[in-house]
Amino acid sequence: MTYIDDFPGEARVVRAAFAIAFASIGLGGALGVLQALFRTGYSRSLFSAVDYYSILTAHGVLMALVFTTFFIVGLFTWGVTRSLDTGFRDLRFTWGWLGLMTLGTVLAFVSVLGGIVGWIPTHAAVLYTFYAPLEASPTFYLGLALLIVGSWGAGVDYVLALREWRADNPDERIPLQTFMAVATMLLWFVCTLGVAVEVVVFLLPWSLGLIPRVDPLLTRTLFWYFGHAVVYFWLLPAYFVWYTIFPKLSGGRLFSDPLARVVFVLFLVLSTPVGVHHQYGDPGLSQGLKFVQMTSTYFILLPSLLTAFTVVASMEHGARQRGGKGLVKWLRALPWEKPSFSGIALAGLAFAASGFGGMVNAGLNVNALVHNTMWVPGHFHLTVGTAVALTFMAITYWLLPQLSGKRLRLRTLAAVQPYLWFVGMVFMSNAMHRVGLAGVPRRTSEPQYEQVIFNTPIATIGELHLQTVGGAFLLFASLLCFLAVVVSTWLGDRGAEPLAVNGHIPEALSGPEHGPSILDNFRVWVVLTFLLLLIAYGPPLAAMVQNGLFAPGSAPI
Ligand code: HAS
Ligand code: CU
Repeated sequence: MTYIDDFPGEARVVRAAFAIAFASIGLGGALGVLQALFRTGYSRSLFSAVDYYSILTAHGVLMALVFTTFFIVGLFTWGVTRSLDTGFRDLRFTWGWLGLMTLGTVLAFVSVLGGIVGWIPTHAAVLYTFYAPLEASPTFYLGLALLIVGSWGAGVDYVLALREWRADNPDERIPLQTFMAVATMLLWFVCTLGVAVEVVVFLLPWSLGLIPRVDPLLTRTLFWYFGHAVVYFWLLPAYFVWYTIFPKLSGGRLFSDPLARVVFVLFLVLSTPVGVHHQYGDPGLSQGLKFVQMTSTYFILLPSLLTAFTVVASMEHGARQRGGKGLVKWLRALPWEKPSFSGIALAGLAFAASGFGGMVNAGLNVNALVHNTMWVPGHFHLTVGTAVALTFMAITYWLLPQLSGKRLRLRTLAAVQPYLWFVGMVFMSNAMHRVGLAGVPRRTSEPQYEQVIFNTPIATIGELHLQTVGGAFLLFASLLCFLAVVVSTWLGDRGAEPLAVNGHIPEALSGPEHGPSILDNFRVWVVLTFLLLLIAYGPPLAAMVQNGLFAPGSAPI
C-alpha cells in the first residue's frame, strides 16, 4: 500500500502544495538567471537598473518565502498523517489554509509585478527582507501576512492531529516525524510573531498612510527577530528528511532517535534569540547586546554539528550494510546513481561548507568584512539554495510516486540533476564569496569593478563574474531537468503493476525509549523559549519604544 491509497484526500493537498512550490521555483529560477546576467554586466540591456530591484524582490520572495513555505507544509502534511497513521479531521479547514496561502502569494506577487508593468498600480521593490525604510504598496504586506497566517493553519492541523492521536495513545512516544513537524511549527509560531507585529502594527498602517513614519531600528529589529529563525524553519524540514528518510535511502537505519529529538528541541529554544547577528552594523544597538547575541549564535551551531555526526554515521551504517568496507572506501557502496540519495548527500556537503561560512558571518568583528557584500548571497545560496532546496528536490523523486501512484519518469535526467545543481552552485557560490571578500556589494544594480569581457584575465573579478554566470546557467539547466521529471511523472499514467518505491521507514537503532520522556513535553520547551526571548529582546525593545512607538530611537543597553 502506498500513501495515496491510505490518504487520498491528504495526498491531494500535498500535491497541490507541491505544485505551487514547483511553479515558484521555476519562475524564481528564471529570474535568477536574468539577475546573474545583469549583475555581472553580461547583459545590461535586459531591463533597467530600476527594474532590477523589483526582479530581485520577485526572485527572493518566490524562492525563499513561497517555494519553501509551500513545500514545507506539503512535506509535513505527508509526514504527520503518515507517521500518526491518521488523516486530518476536516479537510475543508486544510484546503482553507492552503487557499489563504495561495491568495497571499498571488497578491504579493502581483504587487511586485506592478513595479515593472505600468498598468498595475502597485510597487514592492523592497527585497525579500522588506523592512523599513523601504516601503511597498499595502497589498504586498497584506499578501505576505496572508501567506503566514495560512501557514499557521497548517501548524494547527498538525497539533490537532497529534492531540487526537495522543487521546488514543496516552503512553506512547510521539512518532519522530510528527515530533519534528510540530517542533518546527512551534518555532514558526514563535518567530513569526515578530514579523506579524512589524507588518500589522507598523508597515501596513504606514503604507496605507495611517501613520506618518516608523522607527527603522525598531522595525528592523522585529524583522530580524523573525529573519534569523526563519532560516531554521527552512532547514528543519531538510533535517526531517536527513534524519528520517536519508538513512533508509543509504541502506540502513537512523543511529539515534533521542538525539534527533534533542536537536529539534535545541533549535526550538535557541533559534530566535540570535537575530541581532544580522544587525552588527546597525547604529543604535549597543555592543553589549551584539556580543550577547553573538554568543548565543555560537550555541546554535551545536545542533547542526550534532546532526553532521549522526547523519553521516547513519549513512556509513547504511553503506556497511550494503557491503561497504574501509575507512573511507565505504562511500563507494552508496547508491550515488539514485537522485534521492545523491541529492541529499550533496546538499549535506554544501551545508558543511556553508556552516563554516556561517561561523565567519557570526563573528562580531569579522562580520564587518563580509556584511552587505556578495559574500552573504554566496552563503545563502549554499544554505537555503542548496542544503534546503536540493534536499527538497531530491526527496520529491522519492515522494512523488507515493503521492501520485505513478512511476518516476525521465530517470536519466533525474539522475544527473543533483550533480548539475551541485556543480553549478560550487561555481556560483564560490565566486560570490570571493567577489564579496574583494568588496563587491550586494543589493545593488550596479556591477562594481570590472565590466564584462569574454576574454577576461584569470584571477580577476571579471573571471569570477564569468563563474557566477556559468554556475547560474548550470543551475537553471538542473532546474529544467527537475521540472521536466516532475511534470512528465505527473502527466504519466498510473501503471497496473505495484510501485517500486516502498514508503516504509525503519525504526532507529536506538529508539525513543532510550531518551527521557520530557523531550516530548513541548510545553516545557515553549516556556523556556519565551524566557530566553524575554532576556534577549526585552531590554532592547523596551529601550527603543521609550520615546514613543513611531519615533526613531536607539537601544543604548
Ligand atoms: Fe546564515 C546571513 C550565520 C545557517 C540563511 N543566512 C544569512 C542570510 C540567509 C541565511 C538567507 O551570523 C542572509 C539574510 C539577508 O538577506 O540579509 N547562518 C549563520 C550561522 C549558521 C547559519 C552561524 N543561514 C544558515 C542556514 C540558512 C541561512 C541553515 C538557511 C537555510 N547567516 C549568519 C549570519 C548572517 C547570515 C551572521 C548575517 C550576515 C550579514 O552580515 O548580513 C549556522 O546555523 C550554520 C551551522 C552549520 C554547520 C554545518 C553542519 C554540517 C552538516 C552537514 C552534514 C553532512 C552530510 C552529508 C549529511 C555547523 C549538518 C555528508 C556527505 C558526504 C558525501 C560525506
Ligand atoms: Cu542569521
